[in-house]
Amino acid sequence: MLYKLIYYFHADVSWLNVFRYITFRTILATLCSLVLLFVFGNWMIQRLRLMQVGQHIREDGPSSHKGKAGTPTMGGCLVLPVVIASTLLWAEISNIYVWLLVFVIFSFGAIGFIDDYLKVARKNSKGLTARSKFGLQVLVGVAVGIILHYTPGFDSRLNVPFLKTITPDLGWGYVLLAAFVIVGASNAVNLTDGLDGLAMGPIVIAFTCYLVFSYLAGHSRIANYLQIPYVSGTGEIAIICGAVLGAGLGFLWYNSYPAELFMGDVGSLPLGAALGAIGVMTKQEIVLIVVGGIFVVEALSVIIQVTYFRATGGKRIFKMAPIHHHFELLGWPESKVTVRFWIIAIILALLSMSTLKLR
Ligand code: 57M
Repeated sequence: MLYKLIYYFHADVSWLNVFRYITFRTILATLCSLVLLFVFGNWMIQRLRLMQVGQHIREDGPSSHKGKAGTPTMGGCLVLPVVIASTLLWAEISNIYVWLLVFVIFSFGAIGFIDDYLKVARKNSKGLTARSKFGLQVLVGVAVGIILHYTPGFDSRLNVPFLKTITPDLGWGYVLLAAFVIVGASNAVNLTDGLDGLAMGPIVIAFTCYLVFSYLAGHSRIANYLQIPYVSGTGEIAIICGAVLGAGLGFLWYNSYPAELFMGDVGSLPLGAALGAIGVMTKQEIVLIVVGGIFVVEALSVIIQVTYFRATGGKRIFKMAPIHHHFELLGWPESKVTVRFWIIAIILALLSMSTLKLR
């Protein structure tokens, strides 16, 4: 919005032409988010403390987590408005992908908010039931898939990294794939969010990767040169990725060990869902398995542990799932687990970038 207003005067003031460029507006969105997060960060933490929006800690968790009781949670209530504000200020607001992503962030944020609110406001409440949470997520995921199916210029072919000639057309099956990726990413990020900085670090890294992917996918000449799918209009997604990058770095300032603020489901569910949706929109959904490898491994550790636990009547493969708890119980200090997971996330991001050239 602001960009449109400024750009309006470019005929009189020639240097305002620079606002036309996605790269420039991405940098502005990143800085804007970062500044907003710092301006409102401490205020938010004080408000949450005053309102007694503190984290309840499960009895069966690692004992080191007992000291975290009462840490202000629902930090997503700050991150999401900052991301949406920066996006609407600097992105092209007539772009369908921008609005779809705002819709994903808003609706998954609402699901997370209700879940957190019930847990905080009602003593002993476990929030939304798993079934209703999952049902709502699938509903939004399918809706996004259907809208994409009818979006001009968006096709239902699957892009397989390294195999440029294999592009199976999934037809309506693409709607199911989109829903699966969005809901899966949302829950995987949520499961990862169990140590200080553990989820936001890889979120920042993954969104930086997709900042590059979306810029390239939306640029016909570069996309053709790299032989990646060209999806007209997806360049504007880079601005949203920049907004998440800035807000994410600002949030990490407060969420790094020892955390002064947790993001809550209101933060983890929408950021994960947005990552999945961006993977689908840029036609880089398979690469998401590598970019978001940390989230995939965390989710797999839960699936394996729960399946084995049920099949054997109570035996475990990991000391505790999700897998970050396993390493904690092996005696690794919390911040060591977090930083090592960040290192792995950076390596995976670099690997995923290599798929751009190796096709
Ligand atoms: C939510 N939430 C954190 C915070 C954060 C099926 C089952 C495996 C599900 C899983 C689960 O519920 N996971 C999703 C994980 C919680 O953090 C809050 O939740 C938000 C994210 N949704 O923003 O508001 C706790 O995580 C810690 N934390 C930090 N720093 C942060 O920056 O230290 C979070 C953010 C916080 C804080 O302690 O209270 C969570 O872990 O609950 N369940 C589990 O993860 C549980 N696993 C389990 O039961 N495993 C079993 C198998 C058989 C299912 C097993 O392996 O034996 C564990 N969770 C906890 N304790 N807390 C087990 C023990």
